[in-house]
Amino acid sequence: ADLSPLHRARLEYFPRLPPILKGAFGWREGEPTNSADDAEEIKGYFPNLYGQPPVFIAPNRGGPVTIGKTLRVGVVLSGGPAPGGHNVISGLFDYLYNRNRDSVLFGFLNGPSGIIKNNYVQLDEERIYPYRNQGGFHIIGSDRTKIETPEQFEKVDETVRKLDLDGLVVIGGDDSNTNAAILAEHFVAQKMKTKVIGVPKTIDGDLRNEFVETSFGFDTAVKVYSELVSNLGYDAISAKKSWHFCRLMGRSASHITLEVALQTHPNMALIGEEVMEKKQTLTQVTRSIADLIVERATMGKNFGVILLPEGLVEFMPDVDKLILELNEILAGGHLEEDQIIPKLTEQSSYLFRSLPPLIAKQLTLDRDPHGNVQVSKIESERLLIQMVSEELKERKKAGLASCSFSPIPHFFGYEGRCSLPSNFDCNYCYTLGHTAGALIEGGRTGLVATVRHLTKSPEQWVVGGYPLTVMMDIERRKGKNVPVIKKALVDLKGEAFRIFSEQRGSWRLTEDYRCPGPIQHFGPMADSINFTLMSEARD
Ligand code: FBP
Repeated sequence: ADLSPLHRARLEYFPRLPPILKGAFGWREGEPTNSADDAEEIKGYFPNLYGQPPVFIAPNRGGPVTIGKTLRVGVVLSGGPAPGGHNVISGLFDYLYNRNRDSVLFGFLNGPSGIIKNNYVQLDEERIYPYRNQGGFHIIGSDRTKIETPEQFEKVDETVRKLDLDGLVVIGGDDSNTNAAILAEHFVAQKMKTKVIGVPKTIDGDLRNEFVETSFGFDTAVKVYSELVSNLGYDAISAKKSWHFCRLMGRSASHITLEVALQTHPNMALIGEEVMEKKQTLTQVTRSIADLIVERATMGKNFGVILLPEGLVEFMPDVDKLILELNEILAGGHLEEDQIIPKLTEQSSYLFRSLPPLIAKQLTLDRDPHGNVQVSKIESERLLIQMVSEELKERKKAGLASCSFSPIPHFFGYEGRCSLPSNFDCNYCYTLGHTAGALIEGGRTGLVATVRHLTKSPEQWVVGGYPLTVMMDIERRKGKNVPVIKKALVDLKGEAFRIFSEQRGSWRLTEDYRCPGPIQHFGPMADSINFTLMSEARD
């Protein structure tokens, strides 16, 4: 194939790895654990796994270097792509192969549905090599199938038995890892030998807690978006005629928007969690944007950059109430708008009918298989542009303000999910793959592979696994209470938000646009780590 020089160079990059994963190691167990919340209910769902201690890979002083076990392991990519997924697979393969050349790795095709359909390929060096350090999930593909019905479980059991799997590695976000825990519990209950290990993936950065410092893919995705947004800043200040409204991916949480704001210094960045704390309605948010536009216009600046997270609307109390009502109404399946309206409360019905028709339609789209509203399909940048335009017209009519407003909507999402992974994501993912392999070899199940001290050099990272149940609570999805891994929202008392709120005042009326540039794979900036992780690291 006609590979670009950079593509070729990245194939030759050798990811950095904590040395402990290369030789003989032992295990250290922590204290027994609880769940994040709703302990009794979570225990009821996970009677075999609840309470497990975390485990860490520890030096095996003086122990012999043993040949690893012969293992048969399956791996599956689940949910949206995130840069680095290929390195989890290559890391897992290298671990298994270097420990024992007879071990076998199977890749399930096109996500969890591949397990149900027993659709897989055997992954060997020849197949894996072209994907080393490359973006995308296309080595085996992914989907959002949730394994939940008894028939699906039966099919999964069949596949796992046919392939005689010692382990299954589920590379996924919060919902996929919840599913991994359910599978792990199921296999133990069925007395099956297959161990299940999760790997924390998602560009959204919301699979993060005391135990998981960051999900892989976030570092690369925010670097891609930051470059794009900063280019728009320079466009705004050069052409001096446009307002760029940039919606950034990330589901409910605003981690991506916060990081991109810190990297690029837009005139305004809306953080969903703050909107929720201040209980700002759609009208209030609209007015605050209109105020900024008018203020800049009086200085002769009819241009600027505004960032908003894709989950913004879920944080506005009025829209959130509407979404919750819609979730319940639509739990039984799709309904048309005229069937929905009579089922809404008066307040929500009023809001629903006053929304631009396109947005109202997008709010009623089917939920994803895990019951989440598909926020990436709600064009809130267009919603805000329309509402702000109307607000400015009203102000003009009332003689309050007059400005030229030429908005351009942007959505940065899919372009960040399959980028060439940063060095950080290459190293992190390769380490996660090794760790997942080690946990399976160690006979552990129901854990998520973890790497601690991520802001230090990879040689100092501490690896192991935390029980998935420790991150769970009970939430309402598709009209039912279910155990799920708690999504981490932006912590308004955290360091990243504190720095943002200190600095943002100075970005409003100036053009302090910051240019982080494209991702660097070589040179002095090649190992730089995103601001959020650096500022909120626990050690
Ligand atoms: P994951 O939780 O699967 O990693 O989702 C990542 C994500 O990119 C979200 O930011 C976004 O809301 C969603 O996927 C979009 O989903 P889809 O790929 O189905 O359009």
